Amino acid sequence: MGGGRRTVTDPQTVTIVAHATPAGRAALALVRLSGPDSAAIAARIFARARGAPLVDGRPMLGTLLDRGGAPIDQAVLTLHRAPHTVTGEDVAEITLHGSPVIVRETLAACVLAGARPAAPGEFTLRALRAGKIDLAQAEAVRDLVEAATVEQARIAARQLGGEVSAAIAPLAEGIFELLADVEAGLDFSDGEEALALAGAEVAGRAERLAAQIDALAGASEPARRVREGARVVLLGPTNSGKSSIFNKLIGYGRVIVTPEPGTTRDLIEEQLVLEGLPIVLVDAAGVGEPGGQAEAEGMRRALAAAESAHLVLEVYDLSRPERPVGPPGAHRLRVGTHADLPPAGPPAQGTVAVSPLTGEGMTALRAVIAEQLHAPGARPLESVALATERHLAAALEARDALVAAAGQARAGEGAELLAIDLRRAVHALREILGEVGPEALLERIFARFCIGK
Ligand SMILES: Nc1nc2c(ncn2[C@@H]2O[C@H](COP(=O)(O)OP(=O)(O)O)[C@@H](O)[C@H]2O)c(=O)[nH]1
Ligand SMILES: [Mg+2]
Repeated sequence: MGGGRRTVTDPQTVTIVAHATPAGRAALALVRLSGPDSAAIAARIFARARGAPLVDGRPMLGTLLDRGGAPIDQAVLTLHRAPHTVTGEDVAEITLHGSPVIVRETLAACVLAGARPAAPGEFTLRALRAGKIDLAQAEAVRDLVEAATVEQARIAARQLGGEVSAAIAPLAEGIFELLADVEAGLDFSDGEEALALAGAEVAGRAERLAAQIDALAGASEPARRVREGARVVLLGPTNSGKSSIFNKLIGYGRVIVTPEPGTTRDLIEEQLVLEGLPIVLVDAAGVGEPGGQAEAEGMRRALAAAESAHLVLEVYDLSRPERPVGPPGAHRLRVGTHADLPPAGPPAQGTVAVSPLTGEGMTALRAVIAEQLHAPGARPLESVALATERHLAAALEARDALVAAAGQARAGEGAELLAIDLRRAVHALREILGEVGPEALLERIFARFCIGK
């Protein structure tokens, strides 16, 4: 990593400080310093009883001093020495009483003593730079902090434990070996390309690696669903009660409900948690005869959303004669509304009858949705390696590059072309771990951290 990678970071000289606990009043707060001057700065703002010296690695009780050197709190200071710390640098942790005034004063005193306020995620970024964690683990820190359900926290914890690199590293290694074998065939002296290996063997190895990536992507699907949330789309004729179900499931009148057809046109998304599973619920325009351009576009979007959904709720009105046509599908659930009114005929096979108006059947509907979505996730979380969209996208790029390389090899192309594709594949996988990649990527990821992490 070059010197000019990120302007806010200069691990050799700058000591950063931040508040690691939330703003506001609490029993305790934590202020953390990282960098070469951590101990010196801490010594300036922290006095031990009877002038006892500061010792490393042991919590010490003492007096916290403000900018003018006057006591403002009784606090605990712990000094950790590089390199065996979270950031790989000297770290000082000050546990003080959780008063916003004292915290602010302590931060100011640290800055006056030579520290710089940390940028968002800068502690984690320093840990990454020091090789303490890889990028997937850094992201896991953020996910752990942001987890909204226990299941999401479990996935982040596994990612933090290094499961991503454990799964990705051998694949990257396999591609690298193939690349080395291919490049061994490059004759640099006269620029002539010849493959040391048979094209079919190279293609076979590339295809096996591509298949392994696909398998990993499949095995990570349950984790991805828990992390990103399952998409559930309400689909059905206009006025069937889709928006009424939507509002009832999320618990408040988010979308407009009227007796007029064509009220909903845009896709409307809200998040909810059903039995620990985060869900993105999508309300959409009614499908049928469009009344105008906006409705026609709404229908197109509704069908596209249903296409990519984990579960489609096929909504229809039990009090009207129309019934859903076609067989019920694996990712489709029929929901009959207006259960409070006399039915116009027998329900379609597999229907859950509800009335969002009276609330009838809504508890059963929640249970059936959760059951349907949990079914694929019911297999235990096999892998969390490609649980995030970023990891998945990079892995699929590697897969595509391998498939391309295999195609080239079978077509009898020379080593030079194959090497380009194989290098692209290695690069994509190493990007997941942050070993390579543009600075912009790191900045984008770390911009989403909170200060103090
Ligand atoms: N009686 C009764 N009316 C309902 C029920 N569900 C929806 N409605 C009414 O049917 C009309 C259309 O509902 P809406 O949710 O906007 O349907 P959408 O066009 O599919 O989104 C509104 O006037 C709702 O109040 C139900 O279960 N029973
Ligand atoms: Mg609607």
